[in-house]
Amino acid sequence: MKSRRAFIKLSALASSSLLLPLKSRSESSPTPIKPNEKNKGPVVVSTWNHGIQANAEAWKTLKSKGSSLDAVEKGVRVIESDPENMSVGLGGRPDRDGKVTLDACIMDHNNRCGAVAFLQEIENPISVARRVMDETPHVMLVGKGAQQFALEQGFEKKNLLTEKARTEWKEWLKESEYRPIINVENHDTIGMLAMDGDGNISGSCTTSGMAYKLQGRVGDSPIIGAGLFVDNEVGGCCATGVGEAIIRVAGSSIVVEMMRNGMHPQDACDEAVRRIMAKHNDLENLQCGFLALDKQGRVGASSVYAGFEYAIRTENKEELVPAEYRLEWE
Ligand code: SD4
Repeated sequence: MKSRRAFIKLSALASSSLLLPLKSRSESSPTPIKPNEKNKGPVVVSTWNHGIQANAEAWKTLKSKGSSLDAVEKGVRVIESDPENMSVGLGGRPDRDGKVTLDACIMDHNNRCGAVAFLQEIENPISVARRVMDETPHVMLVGKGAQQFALEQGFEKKNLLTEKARTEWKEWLKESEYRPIINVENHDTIGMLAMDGDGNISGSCTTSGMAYKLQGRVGDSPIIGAGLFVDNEVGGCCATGVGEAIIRVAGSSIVVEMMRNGMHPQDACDEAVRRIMAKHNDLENLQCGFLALDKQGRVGASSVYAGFEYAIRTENKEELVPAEYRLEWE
């Protein structure tokens, strides 16, 4: 398999610290909007192929001159409410005790942000995160407190464990010795970044987290600066993959900071991936990816492992784009 072969080479290179130079982005950018081309209007990007559907929803808001904040909330809600999607909201894979626990955060162009973590039985954690931002003096609520707040705000309790997820979990229990797994295939978390017609950038990120995690485990997705970061002067970044590795490098915030210092979003994402790789010897299951959007509407995405892709929607484009690997290997 190509991805496997590529990985083995990547792994060998990383462990021997023989990191190859990155390709020049001006020659080989995967970015559908060319570097230095001014963005001509609203744009929305989001992680993985379900991003196409989420972007379509976000686009309705952007097209009707709505705010990027409303767009990123409405866009990812569609995926949260999709029972077929097994790593976000309803239908998400449970923790090892069979509980679906959700993490989400949202950030707008005024540096306002809200987050929830370890939230149970509420289908749309992104909207609870938005209420935390809009209605409280806090940034993050977790667990029972987050649920209580959601109920006070009029959200309804719902069983989020679908029959399909329950059956898979039962199978896992038989074979797992009750040990959480890290699996490169288990990545579908949605992160979204949008710039509206006024040039304002907002972002959102939502997940059911790592499948069969320990009860109470929280990943990067609800952590401002790790799973998501926006600075409207510069741009935004969201992350997907093994949250522990992303948190350790304050992933999304360093990407935005590198863009502030003049890097193209692609180079900034590459560098964040490089940092993660340099700090891990065992890369076997370490899928981590970053997606970034800057004020010019330039986009970059990079991942440790093959297969990461993002969806982009503009007035003229609706595409799924493969992200580049961190390294060249041939
Ligand atoms: C987490 N980052 O909980 C999430 C999982 C993920 O694609 O992104 N999967 O660690």
